[in-house]
Amino acid sequence: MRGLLRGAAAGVLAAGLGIAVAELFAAAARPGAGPLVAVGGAVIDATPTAVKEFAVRELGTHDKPVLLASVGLVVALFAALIGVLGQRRRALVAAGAAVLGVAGAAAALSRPAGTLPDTGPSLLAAAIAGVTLWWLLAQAARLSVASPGSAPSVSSPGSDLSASSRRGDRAEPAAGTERRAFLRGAALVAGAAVLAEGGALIIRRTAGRVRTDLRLPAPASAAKPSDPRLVTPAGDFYRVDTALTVPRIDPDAWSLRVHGMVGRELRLSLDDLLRRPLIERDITLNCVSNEVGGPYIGTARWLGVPLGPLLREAGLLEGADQIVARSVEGMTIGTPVATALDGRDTMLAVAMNGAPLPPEHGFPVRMLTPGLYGYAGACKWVTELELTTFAAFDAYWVKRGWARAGTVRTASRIDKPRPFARLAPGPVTVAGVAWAQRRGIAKVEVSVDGGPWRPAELLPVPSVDTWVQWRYSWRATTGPHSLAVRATDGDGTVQTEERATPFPSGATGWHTTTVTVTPA
Ligand SMILES: Nc1nc2c(c(=O)[nH]1)N[C@H]1C(S)=C(S)[C@@H](COP(=O)(O)O)O[C@H]1N2
Ligand SMILES: [Mo]
Repeated sequence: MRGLLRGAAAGVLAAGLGIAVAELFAAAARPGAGPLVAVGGAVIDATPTAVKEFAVRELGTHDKPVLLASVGLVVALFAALIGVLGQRRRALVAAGAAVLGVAGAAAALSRPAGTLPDTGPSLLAAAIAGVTLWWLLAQAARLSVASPGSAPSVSSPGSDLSASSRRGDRAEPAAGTERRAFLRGAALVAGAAVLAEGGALIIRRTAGRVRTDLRLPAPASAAKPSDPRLVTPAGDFYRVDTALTVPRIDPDAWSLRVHGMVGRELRLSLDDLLRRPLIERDITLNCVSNEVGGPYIGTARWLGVPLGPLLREAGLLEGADQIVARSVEGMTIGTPVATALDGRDTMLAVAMNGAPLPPEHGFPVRMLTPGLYGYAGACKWVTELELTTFAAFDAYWVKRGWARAGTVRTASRIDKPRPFARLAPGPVTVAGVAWAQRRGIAKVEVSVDGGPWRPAELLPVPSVDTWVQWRYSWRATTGPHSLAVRATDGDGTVQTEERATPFPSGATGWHTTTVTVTPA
């Protein structure tokens, strides 16, 4: 039993050290290529859409920590098993380490932006884990030779020094000493792992801190004045992406390449981009994975370079109908060329609510396409725009079955009162948001307990590209009640009651909330 525990602990500690050192190297040299992150990323890429939907729905933004922890747990279990079996057959240590190394390297290579050097951290982790486990098991082996069935151990201070040089004659019991030697080795490994992981954390933190300052020029075309309550603070803005570690990009090293079906390839530095006339607009962005009533939507005041003039400068070739935006970590997002030329404010955004983009939201530059879900028009950490055709290339999400078009559906949500709220009878303000970017919202209606639809009051908006805040004054009567909302967009289309799942082209259906009204 003791032996089992010792083997398992040795396995876990050795793997921990290997991974921690690899994370340290990755943080310094190849961010995003750490073994856990590489495997986690590959898992994300390979996860069936239904499971991904489930994870986003049930775990929200915790999906990433949960995934990383799961990968860590699987590795730990495997390492523990190798530690236990390795006590009997030392060759298994090498085999186990090789399996982990190859799995990590393969995962790193399979990532959209994976290159050969990305396999380095995983191979390093495997080598360190293997050697460390070998060493720890050697320590433990001396222990098991000394202890079984032997008389109560009488360790003397002197035997400490001589123990290692007396491997031949193990007759006299020295289990206490050996146990201490094993524990010392284990503590050494654990300490080194903690140091390495701490170092990796510090590097990641500082790398993120120094690089997000940018001097923002004034817009050539300012946003229309709007109610500050229209905008979601950047800290509250939803985040959805496949990046297990947020890319940290040096703005001085960043560049954008515009190529493919263009007359003249362009390469722009961030300064080049910031020297162009900038537009500032309030635009609502939402995720196709959002459930009816869900939280993955926000509105921000964006500052950016309009994409249309840039594409015209590059000289679009006849037939190009898709812009494939590529990010530093290899995401591809396909956006119709038409959305850059039809007069809407499709842009390369550099700022959100008056500050440079937060790293989580795409620093230094992201795409933004009013009227399209994020997966179809809002590539973060963008570094390349390839002009091509929809026939020639399927972007990341389209390969996974999501709709090519990505046009946002007309929708609405009740934010107040909260679900299952207990209210006092009398006047109650029911409030929420409705959105149909590009088409705008013409009308929002509320129905109580399936009764007639009554118009809600709409707050003013700067354009058709933001959500509309609405409110409705309800005279609440005692009892349980169900509140429902539906919107009518600027084309006159009434939001459908028919329920559709987010996959493949966005959820539909009315949002309802149940409340209880009780006399005070
Ligand atoms: N590089 C990159 N850009 C991306 C994604 C991604 O996974 N990687 N996800 C897209 C999706 S699905 C959405 S909904 C929006 C979310 O943007 P936000 O996180 O700033 O709210 O980013 C889009 N841009
Ligand atoms: Mo999304």
